[in-house]
Amino acid sequence: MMNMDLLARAKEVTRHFQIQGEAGEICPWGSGHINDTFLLQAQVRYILQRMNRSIFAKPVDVMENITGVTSFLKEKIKQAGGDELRETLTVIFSKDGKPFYQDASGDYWRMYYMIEDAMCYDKVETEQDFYESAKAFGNFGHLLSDYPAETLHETIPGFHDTGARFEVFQRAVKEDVCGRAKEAEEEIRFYQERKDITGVLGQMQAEGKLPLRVTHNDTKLNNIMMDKRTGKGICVIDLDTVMPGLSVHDFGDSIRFGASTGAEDEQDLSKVSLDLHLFDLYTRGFLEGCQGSLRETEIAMLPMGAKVMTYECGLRFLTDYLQGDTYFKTHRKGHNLDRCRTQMKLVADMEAKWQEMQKIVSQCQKI
Ligand code: ADP
Ligand code: GN1
Ligand code: MG
Repeated sequence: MMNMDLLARAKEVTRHFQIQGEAGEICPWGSGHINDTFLLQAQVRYILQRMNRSIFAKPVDVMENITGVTSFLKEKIKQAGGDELRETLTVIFSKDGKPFYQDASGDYWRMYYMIEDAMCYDKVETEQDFYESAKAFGNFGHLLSDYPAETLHETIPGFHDTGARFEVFQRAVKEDVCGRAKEAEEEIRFYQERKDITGVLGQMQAEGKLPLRVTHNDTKLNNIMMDKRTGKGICVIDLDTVMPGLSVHDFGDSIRFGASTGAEDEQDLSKVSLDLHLFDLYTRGFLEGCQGSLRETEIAMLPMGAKVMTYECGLRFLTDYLQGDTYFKTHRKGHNLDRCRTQMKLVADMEAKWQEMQKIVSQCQKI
């Protein structure tokens, strides 16, 4: 639940941005786990966000990345004859000319145009949507393939360093600050038994087999807007974690979220499994969107990307549960533990379907 005080503060903050017309109604919006998001009605509609201060230690760097990446994308969109106001985010500047506003309590707020006539899904409703989202995420990486990566700040250091995440998890188990480890013995064991997986992609990167690219790093389905009229993935949003990373991470995170037959926080685990048909569709769409920019090894490692990202995300949910739910927004008791369990179920299902996943990818590679 959003507290009223925060809503009142959001309303107050709007007058510091260069908006068109008078600020009108404002309400909480979306279902992200990280920032506080509001929809503002003025002459046009805006998205206002209070950036998560404990997660993004350097919000100015985050906004520098986002203004850099969106300006770059706008040029490419214009060259292709597209609509630069709809096909990427537009940062609305504050009245003192900054891409954010810092309030008296030290919180950072930012504003974008709302992407209109578009939908954002928390689960796959039609196969076509999922396929289109894959193309759009693939294309996002492709469009950024010549972005000057060295100018990007690492907004969350080691974001997909699964090995480092494992170490944090082990510490959380040991410290057990909330006394919850005894309720999660099976879950803890599951992650510990699979420790080997944590080093696989990092090792390949170190050996030069997987190149560092500019990636999104948080490619779940509700981080893309789908055009209501054309059904295409029109705009990739949530650019907080655009950083140098691995293409297989971007692929994998979408699979973890979208190719599951159940919601990320489903409590009935019998509903959770990897849908191989959706896996196949996403693989085709993603490769199409990448337009030949992936190396053979990257393509061969797509199933591993899916497994590692599912493992890592579940590990993060479990760590947060053990640490007292301080990172992800939770809406019920045990929410993070429920989320961790769905990811475990998916990892186990991927292990069972490993050969089929590999076969699908190698067939797509031939197309
Ligand atoms: P979080 O990091 O908390 O996930 P997001 O930036 O993803 O924050 O925003 C949360 C939700 O708000 C999105 O899933 C989407 O529904 C909505 N949203 C964010 N930006 C826009 C936008 N520019 N236009 C329309 N909807 C948006
Ligand atoms: C968070 O911001 P949001 O809700 O799109 C998280 C992702 C996780 C995801 C799990 C910055 O994504 O890494 O995969 O939750 N984002 C951050 O649903 O930590
Ligand atoms: Mg999001």
